[in-house]
Amino acid sequence: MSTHEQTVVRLEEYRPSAYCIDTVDLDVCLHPTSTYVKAVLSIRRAQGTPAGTPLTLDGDGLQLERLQLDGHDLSEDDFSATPSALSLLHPPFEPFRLEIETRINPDANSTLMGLYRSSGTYCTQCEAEGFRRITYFLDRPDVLTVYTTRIEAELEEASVLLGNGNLKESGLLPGTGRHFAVWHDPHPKPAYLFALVAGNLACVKDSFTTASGRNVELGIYVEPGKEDMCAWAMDSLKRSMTWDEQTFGLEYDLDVFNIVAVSDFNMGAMENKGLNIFNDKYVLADPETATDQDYAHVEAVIAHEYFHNWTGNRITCRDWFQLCLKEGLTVFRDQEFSSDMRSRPVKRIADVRLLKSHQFPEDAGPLAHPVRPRAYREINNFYTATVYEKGAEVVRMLKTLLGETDFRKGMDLYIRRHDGDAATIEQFLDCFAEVSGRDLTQFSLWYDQSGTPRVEVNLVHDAENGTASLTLTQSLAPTPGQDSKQPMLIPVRFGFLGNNGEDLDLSPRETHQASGDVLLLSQRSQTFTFDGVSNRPVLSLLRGFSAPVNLSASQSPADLLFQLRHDSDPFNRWQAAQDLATRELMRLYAGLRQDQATAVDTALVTAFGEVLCNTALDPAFRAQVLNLPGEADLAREIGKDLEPVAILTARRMLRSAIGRAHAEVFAAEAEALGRRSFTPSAADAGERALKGLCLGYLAVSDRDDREEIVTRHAREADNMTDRLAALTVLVHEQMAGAPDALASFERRHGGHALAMDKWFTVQATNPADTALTQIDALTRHPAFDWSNPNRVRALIGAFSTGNQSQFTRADGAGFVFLRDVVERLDQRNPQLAARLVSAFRSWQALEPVRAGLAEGVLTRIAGSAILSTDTRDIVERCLA
Ligand code: B3K
Ligand code: ZN
Repeated sequence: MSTHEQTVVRLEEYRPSAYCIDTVDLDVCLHPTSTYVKAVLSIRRAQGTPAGTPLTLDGDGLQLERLQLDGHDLSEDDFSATPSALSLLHPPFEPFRLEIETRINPDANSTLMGLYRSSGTYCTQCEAEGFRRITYFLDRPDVLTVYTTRIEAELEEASVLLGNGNLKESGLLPGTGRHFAVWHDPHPKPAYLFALVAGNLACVKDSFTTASGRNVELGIYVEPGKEDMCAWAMDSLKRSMTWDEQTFGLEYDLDVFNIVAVSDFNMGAMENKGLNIFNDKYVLADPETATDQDYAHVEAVIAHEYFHNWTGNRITCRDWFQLCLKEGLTVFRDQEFSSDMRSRPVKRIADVRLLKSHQFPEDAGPLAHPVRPRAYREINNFYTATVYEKGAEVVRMLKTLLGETDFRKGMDLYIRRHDGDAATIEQFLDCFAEVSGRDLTQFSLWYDQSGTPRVEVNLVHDAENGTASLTLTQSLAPTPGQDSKQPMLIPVRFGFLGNNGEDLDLSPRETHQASGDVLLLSQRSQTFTFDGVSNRPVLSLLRGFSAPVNLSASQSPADLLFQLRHDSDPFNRWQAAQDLATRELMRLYAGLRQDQATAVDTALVTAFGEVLCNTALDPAFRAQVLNLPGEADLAREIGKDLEPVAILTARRMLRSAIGRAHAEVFAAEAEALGRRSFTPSAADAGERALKGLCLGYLAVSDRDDREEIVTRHAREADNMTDRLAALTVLVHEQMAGAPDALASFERRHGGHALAMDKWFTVQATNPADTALTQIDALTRHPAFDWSNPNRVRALIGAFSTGNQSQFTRADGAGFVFLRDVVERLDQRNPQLAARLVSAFRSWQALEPVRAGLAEGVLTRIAGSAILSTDTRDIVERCLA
């Protein structure tokens, strides 16, 4: 065993806990550097545990101050305590009470796990294994406990004291300047859902009456002065509560629901019972500092955390391998919520864009893992696009297969049967199998096999016999740890378009191989025969992106153009435009790689013009169609020997051809769209999205006044969406007005950290050769802060994931820059460092020189003597 070898946790090694903790009474006396924690645990042997079985509680960096069992001190022979474990060597046969006193230092906690301070506010983050940094405990999701938390603090330092559940008592301690609050959460929960907050915070209050008439007090806590930025979050919360009642019959179950926004947070937000803690980025919003995308994210994340109250909290996970049980399902639920609040097709397109640009590359590289992994070294590295986004796709497929009614019945049964449980994927699937009478064994492979299946399509039309035979063939390439794969059950929603673009009513002869308009592809290769097809139809396959697969269809450009114009499925209209653009971009890319001049195809340019002018289409939808596949999308399609500069150039060539051909329309639309005063509605946001897109095309056209127009838009914008769109165009197209616009943005928003994050990101994603030098200088800007994850992600994360051509520079400087950052952050905040280093995940697809440089940098990081488990896990998997 090398010195670096880490413990691997395996699904097959799961055993139920030998002990239960029924209640815990926590007493937390807050102090910035010396917080005292007393935990009183009522413990009993689980059924079947032999008498005398030792009990080991988890700890992480803890120091034990005092220990008593049933009111008595323990002798040295009866226990052992280290920073990472507290063991009782001879626990009593009967239930007993364990009192544990520890002392912790919130100010020294830079990992943002456990108890820490963010801008003076005490807060916690316990998922996945942070509670063990507060006290010794059975820190595993299948140990469910009723918590009572007493919090005490200096009144001056923290006027607000919040815990899980309902407030029982609060007051001042006479003559001390200290005050306290006691919170009780009646719902048994795992330790990862524990939270407390204490600080000088302002509160925005509201209330909600549930369907059964229960009154719930709602509170959003923010830094004083930010109260005006909470209206959208509060509105989103109330709409989420109503939606969950109406859509799934799920009501809230406590008297209070509190949300706290903090500025130092490793991820988006956390669903602690009754006390959600949020990255302030997903709470605060006003037109001056937040974009339409920010508004949409706030709405989605508020909903996501709220929905966890049932899918995650009332029913939690048996072990961390089941993470997708709560995350995939809850992402599915928040996607559905946003679809109902906004345009369903536009939301679907946005979700698929995200899936393909984040999850597909993960599934195609060395970090690929199943939706339900079977082994991990660091669980925090498995909060991935695969678990979340592909996990949501799997739930969506389940709904597609079962239909609306049976899906809802399955959800109802799952909630009824498993309320209060720590459950598994098998138990979840069993509910759907039971209500629908279907065997979901093959379907369950979606949880176990990593990689993105490929589906080859072959359509043969026989005009003489009036038949169409559609052959679908699935394959799944080997992925880390999985050499041979089984065929999956793939729901393929389909349609056929007739000569005038109308939907033809066709079903396959093999009726058992379809369910309505969904073909059930379950074998490696299957042929579906359609009768009554006299004229050659145009096939519309995988409508709504009914399965997370790569489709290899050899449709002619003419058929794709036909689909773009006529498909009744909006998703496939968008997909047809993407396919056309992807093919064209790949052709341009190939020309660039071979030093051959290639002219841009005019048919595509014309088709884009048609979409632009088609006012029958929703502006948000037009914006999605006109938005070319991203650099990451192309990289994924090309797959190997990548030269990112050529990808960037190919995209610019096509954008410029479209911009030049329709310059007049782009200019006119940029003036006409989005002129109403700001509302965050989906309709208004759609207009602004199209306006921003028009400015982008205009900037690469040949109109003489293009710089002037974009500069004016940047100057006159009265909301962040428009201002940022214009600024991005100025900077990324290296226009003369860029420096002034950046300076003016900085003057305007210098005091607002979240707005300045956008300013960092615009510069970090600038494809110019000077970008890296600028980024390095920006790390010394007064608004930048290495200890704040939002700042680091806005500058460094945006560079390594959103500026492919500069990150992968052929001189290796981009990789070396990231290595230095990772080495600098690793000990301070391992989760953040590990996240950043995963930007290397597709290094093997690069051309040999760049791949060699990336490998060198990864090898050097792996060789560091001191490296966190988090970073080491990612680096070693990248290199494996
Ligand atoms: N459950 C949290 C994520 C916790 C991440 C721990 N490393 C947020 C969410 O998915 O809702
Ligand atoms: Zn979640």
